[in-house]
Amino acid sequence: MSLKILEELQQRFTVPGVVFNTGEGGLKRIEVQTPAARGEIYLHGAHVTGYQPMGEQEMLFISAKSQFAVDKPIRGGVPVIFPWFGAKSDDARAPMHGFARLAEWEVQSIAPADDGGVTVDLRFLPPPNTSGSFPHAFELSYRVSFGKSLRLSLAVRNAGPASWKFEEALHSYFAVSDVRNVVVTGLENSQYISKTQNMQRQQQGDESLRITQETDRVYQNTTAACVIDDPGMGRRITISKRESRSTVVWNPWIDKARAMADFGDEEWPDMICVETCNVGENAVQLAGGAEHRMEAEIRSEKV
Ligand code: TA6
Repeated sequence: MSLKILEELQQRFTVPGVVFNTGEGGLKRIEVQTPAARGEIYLHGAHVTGYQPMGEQEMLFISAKSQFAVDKPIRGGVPVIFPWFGAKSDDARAPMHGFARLAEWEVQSIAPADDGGVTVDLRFLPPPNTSGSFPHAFELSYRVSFGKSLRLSLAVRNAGPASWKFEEALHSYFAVSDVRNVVVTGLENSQYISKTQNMQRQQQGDESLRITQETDRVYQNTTAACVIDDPGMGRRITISKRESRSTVVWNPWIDKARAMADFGDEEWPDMICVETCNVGENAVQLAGGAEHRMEAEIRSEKV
């Protein structure tokens, strides 16, 4: 069944360098190989699991312990978080970080991109079983462009008459040489909620951010681009964004890494999440019929 679907998709979307195949766990995957970059995305959660610009190293972290199952989120890459971030405040049984990353998305189009890469457009319409946890009519459109940079564009459309509020995140996991040796800039003098300090509101000074312990910071009211300086990998990753007013920085460190079944005990030095979001006080109020588009552009340069 799945093979036939893959063959049909391959016929519908015939673009040089684009292959539909079966990935981990038998999940449908699109692999992209062009002169600009290599990339991969699962239809499950529209989950980008790989991006490597030509001549550069892989930029995204994927846990070796990640599950690849229709009812589980993939650990790593770029999870698409919607319509709530973290636990759902009024329903402890609702899935962490919403349901968009657990659903199978549809491919709408695939085309060569202007920078020698490939652009993939996906769509997610609400399946019937989510009306309980989020009783609103919506449509998600997600454009992923694997080129000289990784460009991500998530559009949320309110398909009903009434206004409602949502949270969203492109929860990007970046591969680093050793999280203890990287420096994150761009968040100086910003306010954040520290999830490791009882959700206390803190103010970062004009110093850059270094990771020396479990770090889980929800920065609010910041539109700044962030930079991950990684001398160990000889590269600098820049995460620029549009229509995003929150940034989350996360590293589980030792104990949290051990507590996660789908994350290797020894993997915590290999990654850092710098997430492009609208969460907390930056949640988006969307009028009936309106659309909101959040974008991130991720690029690497040798240093
Ligand atoms: O973005 C950081 C965070 O909210 C952390 O608190 C941690 O829970 C992480 O997301 C991963 O969440 P997940 O549901 O994917 O295990």
